[in-house]
Amino acid sequence: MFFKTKPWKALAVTGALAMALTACGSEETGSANGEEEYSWQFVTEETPGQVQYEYAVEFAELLEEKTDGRVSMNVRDFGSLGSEVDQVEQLQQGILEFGIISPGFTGGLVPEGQVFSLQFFFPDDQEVTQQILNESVALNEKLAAFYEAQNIKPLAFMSEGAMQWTGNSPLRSPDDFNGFKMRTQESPLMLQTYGAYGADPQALSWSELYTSLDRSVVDGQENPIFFIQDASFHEVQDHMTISNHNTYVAMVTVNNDLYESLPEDIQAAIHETIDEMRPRGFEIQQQLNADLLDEIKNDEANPTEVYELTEEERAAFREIQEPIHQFFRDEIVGDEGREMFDLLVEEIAEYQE
Ligand code: 6CS
Repeated sequence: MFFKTKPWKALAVTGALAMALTACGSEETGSANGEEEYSWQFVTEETPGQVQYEYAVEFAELLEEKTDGRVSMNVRDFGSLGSEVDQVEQLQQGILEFGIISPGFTGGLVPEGQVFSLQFFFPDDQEVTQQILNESVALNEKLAAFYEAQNIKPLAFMSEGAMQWTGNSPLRSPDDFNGFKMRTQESPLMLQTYGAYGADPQALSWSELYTSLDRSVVDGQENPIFFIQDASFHEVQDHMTISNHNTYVAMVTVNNDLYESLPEDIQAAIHETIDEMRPRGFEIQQQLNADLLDEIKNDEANPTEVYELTEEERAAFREIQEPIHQFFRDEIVGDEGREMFDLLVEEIAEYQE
């Protein structure tokens, strides 16, 4: 394995926003040859050994190299700058320049981004889904414009792997979710997707999730395998269901005002870095998800029953979720959002052929 997995550590976020305001800030400094130099903060929602953080470290190195050191980036892990939603706000305000954010934490800000909360919507094949994320006009132009209107520019959409369920009871049929206290991210539509199974969903930051599972404040959660293991959720959950009910998508973003103010050569270096990092991001998640599934299975001190749904069992969940795809199109978004959705549906069909 190319980097060491770290055990979950308690995240102290109290008072973090105040610290963030003193610790961060964009800097532009002149250089000896008269070219502008930049010092940027790159925030992630994850910690060392996890996909977003490892991606950001490699991204920062590559961009620094491509700009001959005119850009320097300080990669920040999750925990010291507040919750995921706090980080989004700091990115919007330009307190932070770059960030990897999960659309699940922007459901109130950009309702169209909730397309990533739809279960059984993107193809099960992770490589096909990543190709759609890389090339889709609906996502990279139309959805990106909704975020840009909020001063956040998505530069890339990346899969962190297929999502699975964990619970303190087995989750094999929609009925198993009846009254189940399901943790979700801060997205109204995500709450609805679990409400459709009869669950009692609750939005929480992941900084509170281990303790909330341990104390049965919530009964279960969804995440890619690497995150379940690295955040040690399996230690406080008896069951894991390989459901592949969705893909965990994160966005690599930059503050839009900052981006617009940059000279063309720096913008070009950013895009080259994004393109070169695409296969690398995919590889990081693939390796972590494979390795850490074995760690969960082999963890004798914390036994977790791992159950893979059959296609027939998945179909029972899909049947309940499909009307929500239409609900998103008809009720959640406006005309431009509908155009985005219709185009995305067409694109997905083309890639699946
Ligand atoms: O469940 C969450 O909220 C977290 N999951 C992942 C895979 N990344 C960061 C996010 O906050």
